[in-house]
Amino acid sequence: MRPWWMVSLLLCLVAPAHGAGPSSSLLDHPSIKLMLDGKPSDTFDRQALALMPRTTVKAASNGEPPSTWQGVALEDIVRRTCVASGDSLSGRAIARLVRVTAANGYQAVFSATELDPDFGNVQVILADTRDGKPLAQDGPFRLIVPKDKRFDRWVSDVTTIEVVDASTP
Ligand SMILES: Nc1nc2c(c(=O)[nH]1)N[C@H]1C(S)=C(S)[C@@H](COP(=O)(O)O)O[C@H]1N2
Ligand SMILES: [Mo]
Repeated sequence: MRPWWMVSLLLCLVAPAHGAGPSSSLLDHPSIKLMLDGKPSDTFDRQALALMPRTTVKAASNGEPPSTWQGVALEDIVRRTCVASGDSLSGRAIARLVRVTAANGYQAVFSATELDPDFGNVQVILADTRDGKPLAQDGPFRLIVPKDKRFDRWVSDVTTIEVVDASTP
């Protein structure tokens, strides 16, 4: 039998590395939590994203040569959660925000109308591959916002997507 200290050493070695967020651990299963008006409504893992309509875009991250990013339109994920198919956003739904949070707490927001094809139609992709491979330290899931002039909303290591009603009475 192995001495207890060898067992604890082994456990330390398989435990998540320092600084790695929960989504980057070797032991767990990376997934994105979807929240609607403060309540959990769905989760998406790599497999779920693979089954959705896929989009490919060539875009350069901050000071890098262009990469080919593939993933799912953020709009598709949001729509699946809270918009009946075929419907246009109207009424209070046009006061919604989409808040995207990373493992390190970094956050960015989009307006629901900015993403909607009947309004701003801005392309935002939740990417899970870069040049045909899973993302590296910026993954497993990252937002790509090709038309933004700056890269602040290219949120790395996305863990949560929230649809928030930002209307006031
Ligand atoms: N999770 C997370 N994502 C982030 C940031 C961050 O601090 N944390 N910084 C943003 C900013 S300000 C920039 S410029 C780009 C940098 O992208 P790069 O790592 O590909 O250069 O990532 C964006 N995504
Ligand atoms: Mo930045």
